[in-house]
Amino acid sequence: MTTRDRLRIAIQKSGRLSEPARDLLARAGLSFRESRDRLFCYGQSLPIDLLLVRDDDIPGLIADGVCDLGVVGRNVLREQALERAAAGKQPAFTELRELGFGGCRLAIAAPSDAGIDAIGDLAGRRIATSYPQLLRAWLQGLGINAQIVVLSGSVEIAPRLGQADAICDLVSSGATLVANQLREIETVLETQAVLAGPVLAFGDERAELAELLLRRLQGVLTVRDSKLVLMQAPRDALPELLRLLGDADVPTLTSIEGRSEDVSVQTVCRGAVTWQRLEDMKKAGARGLLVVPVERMLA
Ligand code: PRT
Ligand code: ZN
Repeated sequence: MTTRDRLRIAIQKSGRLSEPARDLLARAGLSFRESRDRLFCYGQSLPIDLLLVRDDDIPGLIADGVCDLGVVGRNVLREQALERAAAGKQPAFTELRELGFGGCRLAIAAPSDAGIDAIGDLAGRRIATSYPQLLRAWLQGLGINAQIVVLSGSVEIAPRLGQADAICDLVSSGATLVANQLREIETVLETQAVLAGPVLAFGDERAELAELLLRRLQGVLTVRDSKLVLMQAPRDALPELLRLLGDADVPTLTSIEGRSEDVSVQTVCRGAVTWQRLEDMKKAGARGLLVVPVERMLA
């Protein structure tokens, strides 16, 4: 492994993951000076640089040591890991943590009139996909024998073109499937953007930088869904309120001057504080409910 004192992160140059990846890194306190060709961004606030590439190149760049870390869909990372294994190569990259964006699923879908209603109906059929390794592993795990048709794009039109009986493709809202008269049958892989890194630990300054980045990402991702919840409530309503706040920290209770039967409640809630939840809390006796976004958090 080469020695370096700067960390290099590969992210998608343009596509679904590029904006959210840059946004996340900015929130973690990283800033960059853009280069003219916009392929390399020099890290200003920390010795962490960016390389802007196609998402499919990211695992290979980590494997070759050109980049230290990468932001890439789990679907791409796992597909390429299986590809390496099939070629008899050692594992070279791994998923370090989920990043909470770019969520979708790799799923099997088929035309409604194809007679494919359950997994078992896939036996002996042709399935078009850009993820042959993931599909093969999934089919093998289920003991299903099917033919895999590898396509690099526009997988959703394969059944109409007579190239396949079913498809295995990424789905988020499902609108593309509907538009192509396809019915979703089963999920092969739940995926989202992940931070990928090498299997072997860094043996130089990069180890500390990677640790710092992971620590900051942890802070940013925890804070994103956290809300400070403030309210007043009768003491005897507390058990029900705490039940409704099951994902909150242990609350701080403060007595209210001149109203011994009531308390003021303060807590940090980790999950979504929906209107429904607030209405349930109000019904349980809470008053003056306030939900405040959390800017930063250091445990
Ligand atoms: O140029 P480059 O190779 O870098 O980009 P790319 O075209 O290969 O990738 P890109 O930007 O399309 O996707 C990057 C990653 O985003 C994927 O590898 C997934 O991890 C993730 N992602 C999240 C998705 C989707 N959601 C998604 N909806 N990738 C693709 N789609 C497709 C889906 O297959 C369908 O065709 O978007 C279309 C709309 O989906 P529906 O279900 O909402 O209709
Ligand atoms: Zn790609």
